[in-house]
Amino acid sequence: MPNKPPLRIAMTGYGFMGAAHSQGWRVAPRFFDLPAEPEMTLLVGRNAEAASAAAEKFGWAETATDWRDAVARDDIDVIDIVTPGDSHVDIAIAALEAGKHVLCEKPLANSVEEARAMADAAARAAERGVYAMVGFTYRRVPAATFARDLVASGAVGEVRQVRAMYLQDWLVDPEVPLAWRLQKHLAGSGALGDIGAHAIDLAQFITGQKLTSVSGMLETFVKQRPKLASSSGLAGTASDEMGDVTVDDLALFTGRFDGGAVGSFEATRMSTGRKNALRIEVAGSKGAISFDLEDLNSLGFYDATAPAGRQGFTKIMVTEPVHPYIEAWWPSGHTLGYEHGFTHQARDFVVGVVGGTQPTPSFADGLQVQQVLDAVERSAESGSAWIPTSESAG
Ligand code: 4PW
Repeated sequence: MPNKPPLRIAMTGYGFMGAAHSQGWRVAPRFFDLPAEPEMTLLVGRNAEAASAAAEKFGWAETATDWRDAVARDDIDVIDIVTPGDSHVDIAIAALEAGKHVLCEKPLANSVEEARAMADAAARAAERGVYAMVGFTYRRVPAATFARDLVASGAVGEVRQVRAMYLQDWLVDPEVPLAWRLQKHLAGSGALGDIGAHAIDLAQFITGQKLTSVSGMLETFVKQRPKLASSSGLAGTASDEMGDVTVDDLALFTGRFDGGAVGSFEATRMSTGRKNALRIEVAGSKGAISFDLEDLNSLGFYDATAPAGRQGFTKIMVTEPVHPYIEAWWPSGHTLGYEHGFTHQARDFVVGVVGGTQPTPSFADGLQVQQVLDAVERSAESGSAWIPTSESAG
């Protein structure tokens, strides 16, 4: 694009989320009038050959094998972190202290302590005009933001109950190998952090309320899986050797919100038949909304104030110019959540960091979700006792 300053990006990692982020950086400038031109300058991966192949496939100009090289380069403005959670804290803090803006995949970290260190570094960096954002992309599916706007407008009245779930089934087959998402020292947790974090963030985003205490349980159904021979996408190819699964397959928990609502949450990657079913239902005193990522171009809305005999869950098609983000809507399949989410995320990140305003969700938002995840784990360890989500709650 002519006369636009570049925003030179280095992405660390190149797996399943690396593909999605690459799509976002590549497409955003073609659908939005951005204040700077994202340039896919550098892809970082420890395996030089695999990183080069990924850079070729996704459209990155150069490759490196050490993220420290990206952080040290003066011709890099942004570090985009899509590596497993165990690496987030070191990369993000080094990047922020080197004056690089940071986009980091969710969950923010593998512990509250790491998340707090990242949030503190981001707060210091923001004072220097350097910003950080965590990738809860589903906020930017138009129907999700529209749901948030409806609730904020009072359309459902007092929010009483939230029903949130994120159901996938790519781990039902016990032969799916032991990828990093199944190993606690790399991922921090299993379904709870990988996809439960999305359900927590989206439930809080749509209701405008934060979880203050939770009671939960965790379960691992498949205790051992074949070790990974080579990784690709979410899983990869299996070897002949077996290894222990060290994370949860299923997280179930209830929660209390600071605005008085009560919620039930479910996160599992073994819900047979559910492919990417992130669902949020909000029941209020005057109505209800129902969001389903597997039917993402619409939003269910129930108006309890409608005349008797004319009440019912209507299916609002969230595809019109009056709806959020639709200025760049384009026909797409059920993966719109991916394309929209990452393209809109890239747009909002660029607008924020170039315009000098904190893009959301911030690392402080990521820390708050990490506290919820930690509280669920502590509750599960204690036999499902109610646990406050704030660290300081003691
Ligand atoms: O990391 C997660 C993946 O396991 C993603 O955030 C969402 O869930 C989309 O794919 C899976």
